[in-house]
Parts: sequence; C-alpha cells; structure tokens
Amino acid sequence: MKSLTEILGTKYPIIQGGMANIATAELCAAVSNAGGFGLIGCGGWDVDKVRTEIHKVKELTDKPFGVNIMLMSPHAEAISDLVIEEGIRVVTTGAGNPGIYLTKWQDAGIKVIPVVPSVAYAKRLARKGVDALIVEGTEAGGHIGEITTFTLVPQVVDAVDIPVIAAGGIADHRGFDAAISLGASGIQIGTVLLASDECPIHVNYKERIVKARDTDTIVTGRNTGAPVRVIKNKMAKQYLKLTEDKNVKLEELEKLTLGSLRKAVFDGNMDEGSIMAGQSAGMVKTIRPIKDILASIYEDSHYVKAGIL
Ligand code: TUI
Repeated sequence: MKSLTEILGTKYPIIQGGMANIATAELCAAVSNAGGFGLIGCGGWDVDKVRTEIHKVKELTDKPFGVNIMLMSPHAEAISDLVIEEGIRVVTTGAGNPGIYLTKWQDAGIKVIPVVPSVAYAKRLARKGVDALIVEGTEAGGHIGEITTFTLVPQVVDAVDIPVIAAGGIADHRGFDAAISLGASGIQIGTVLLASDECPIHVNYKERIVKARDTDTIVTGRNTGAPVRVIKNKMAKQYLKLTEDKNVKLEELEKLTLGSLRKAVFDGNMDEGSIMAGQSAGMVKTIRPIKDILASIYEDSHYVKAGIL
C-alpha cells in the first residue's frame, strides 16, 4: 500500500479540513507551504469564485494542494468539471455521496478522497476505487456524523484496504499518535488551524476558539438530518429552537447556517454568527504560525521520535 505522503506528495501525513468560507487560497497555500496538504474548501462558492481561488493558490505555492467539494452545494456539479479543467490532482468531498462524479474524476487521473461517517459508506466507496478515505468522527466541527473517531477509525481500517485518514478531535501530537495506533495513515485537522496566524478569519473567531472549554460546542440540526457542530452562542440556541418546528425547510436552515457562518468569519459577530468548531477547541490554547502547528504535531509524535514513521 502506498503511503499517504507518497499519494499526496507532502512532507507530513497531515491534511487540512475543507472548511467552508475559511479554507481560502491563503489558508490552503499556507498549509501546503508548511509541509501539510492544503485544500480550497468550496463550501457554497460558485464556480467562478473557486476558479479564482485555485489560480491564487497556484501563485502562492508550488507545493501540492487539493480541492474540497461540499456535495450539498448547488454548485457541486459545475465544480466537479472545473477541477478537471484546472488539473487538480486531489479532490476530497464532504456532506454527501461523490458516487456520480467518481468515474469522471478517475478517468482524469484525479485522486479522490471522500469523507465518510460510517463503515458501510466506507466499504461502498472503497469498492468503487477511491484512493483513500477521510474517516471523520462526531467530535469534528461543522457537518458531522454520529460515531466517534475512536470507534469509527479502527472499524473502517478493518473493513477496507486503502489508506485511512482520521479526522475529528485531533489537535496535537497525542491525537496524531492515537490515530496511528488505531490504524490510520494520517490525520485531517481543522479546528486547530482556526487558531493560526494565517487563517483568514476575524480575530474574534480565533480568540473564541482559544477561550473555548471542553463543553462549549453543541450540535444543531440533529433532528433535521443535517447535524452541525458549533460553539454554543445566541445563534446556536436560536437555531435549536427553530428546528423544534417540524415544518421548517431544510434549505432554509442551510441558508441560515452558511449565512451566519459568514457573520462569524468576516464580521467577528460572536452572538449572531455560526461559529463552527470541533470538540478539540477546548485543547487549543494559543494562536500560532501554521508551520509550528504542523511541526509540533509531527515532530513530537512518539512514532516519529522512535523512527517508526
Ligand atoms: O462536510 C463536512 N463538514 C462541513 S460541510 C459544511 S457546510 C454545511 N453547512 C450546513 C449544512 C450542511 C453543510 C460545514 N461542515 N464534513 C465531512 C462530512 N461528510 N461529515 C459528514 C459527512 C457525510 C455525511 C453523510 C458524508 C456522507 C454522507 O452521506 C449521506 C448519503 O447518504 O449520501
């Protein structure tokens, strides 16, 4: 089996989450330049915005990078063609089934790494020839599945014979080592990158992550089929109330979520914004340069120190 760093062409077996409105060209290039695998997170962006961001990354780094496609987006199909036109080498997907795009991407030589929230889903996609899987536990921020990283990763590792990337709840070398112990080939990180110098979000958002305690995240939308983990605030409580109404439309809620995410990201509005973050926010204590975050995860790993990785 090819190692993850061989598949990705990176120094570290660490990839960046596809955080909507946050994973811009700037963040992507900063992660790739620091030795990780950066990605543009398309979120709800249209194809022109994604094209512009891809061109920016090509200016900012000569290192490998990828594109994360949020499959609930109305622009997902157009972006699925754009990544081929732009010669993107690696696509990760989230929030849905990438099945209808697989053959097209594989024919174009694109490596496909979907996020999966369950074993059944992992097996189905592995059979279809995807190159690796991101196995994301419910500790993660944003749109999530139900199962914890600690239980899901080993079950997927046993069920497939492609590399598994563990995600959800990992913010330091201890989480990295735990992931490797569970059989993963690498990790995906998101929340800890929010508290980085290079992350292009409002400083209030970064400081809210640093201030977060273990119990500060909650999951909204569990009863609507689109569970999203955020930092508890006025907006999250409002959203929870709204979803108690059985007749509320899913599209309406998604618009509210992505719209209010922008309030948090750009305006630093910590009351009315949707502050997406994972449970690892409680572990994040300082705002640091991305190269320090990645180096401390990898170089402090016991597996790396022992020469096993
Ligand atoms: O996608 C994410 N995290 C996200 S996407 C996002 S933007 C958004 N905001 C509000 C509502 C919806 C989206 C913010 N954070 N992570 C990857 C991920 N994928 N987590 C869980 C899944 C997933 C869930 C169900 C993947 C596949 C899946 O399959 C469903 C099916 O039956 O196809």
